[in-house]
Amino acid sequence: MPRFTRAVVRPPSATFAAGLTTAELGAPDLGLALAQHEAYCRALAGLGLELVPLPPDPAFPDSTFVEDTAVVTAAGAVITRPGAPSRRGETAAVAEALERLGVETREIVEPGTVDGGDVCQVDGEVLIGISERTNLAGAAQLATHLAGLGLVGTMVGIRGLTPPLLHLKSGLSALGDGRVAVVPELAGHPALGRFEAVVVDERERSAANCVRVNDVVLVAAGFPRFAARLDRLGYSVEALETSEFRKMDGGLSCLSLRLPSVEDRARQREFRRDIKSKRSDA
Ligand code: CIR
Repeated sequence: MPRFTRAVVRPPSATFAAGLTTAELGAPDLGLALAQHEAYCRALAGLGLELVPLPPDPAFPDSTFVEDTAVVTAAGAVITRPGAPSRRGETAAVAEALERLGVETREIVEPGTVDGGDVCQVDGEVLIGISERTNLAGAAQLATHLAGLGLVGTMVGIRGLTPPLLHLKSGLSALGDGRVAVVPELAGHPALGRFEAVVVDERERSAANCVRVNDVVLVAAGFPRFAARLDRLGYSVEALETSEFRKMDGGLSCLSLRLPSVEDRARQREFRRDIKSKRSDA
């Protein structure tokens, strides 16, 4: 796993409750959402990440879910074109912030759509979910950008699952060490064959959206079976409340864009240079 040293975050704005949702869990409480967001930021800071906060933007109720606006790798970032038209304007501020941080960016263009929540980087491979938000054209563009960055993208179809998954990462997370956490219906997916699957209990489906940050796995609070399982596997686990974000179909991973360390970025640049020179020798 890369070491993360910075994270772009964006607190929910006054219009948070007007965002997209299918969850039927009731309206979120903004005060509580802000407190949960603060606790999330404190957890990232406690793991050594410098926070890069963007100002809340009431014009975009879903803009706290920054993960959907970009795919950040050690070699550079791809600014997405979110599948939901109401979210397309969220990317400009994130692209600007990444460029200010010295991250090289490229972008997904029409007719492609990609939500960052559909993109899972796991042990050197990038899994790209084809969902109701990420279409084939977007996934193909992303795979081409990734190839230019020296990375391999693999498509994972998740349309039409029962119960449905909004994003690939709603049901799958990279744990590192060759392992992924998955909801039961993704357990036998052919694209995941090379990973050891830690299958979450049917009663704890939302636990599959967790985030490995450096030496710790951040998990949503309230899923004791999953937390105990990770503990038995030897992971350090930190549980965070996410109730208000779940009401808006969000989870832990979508609340930040995590940036790999300068060393990871240098390693990846060197790897890319190597690939290029091998290609030109061939
Ligand atoms: C949406 O429907 O786009 C937002 N309400 C939730 C996005 C959650 N993002 C994620 O899981 N990566």
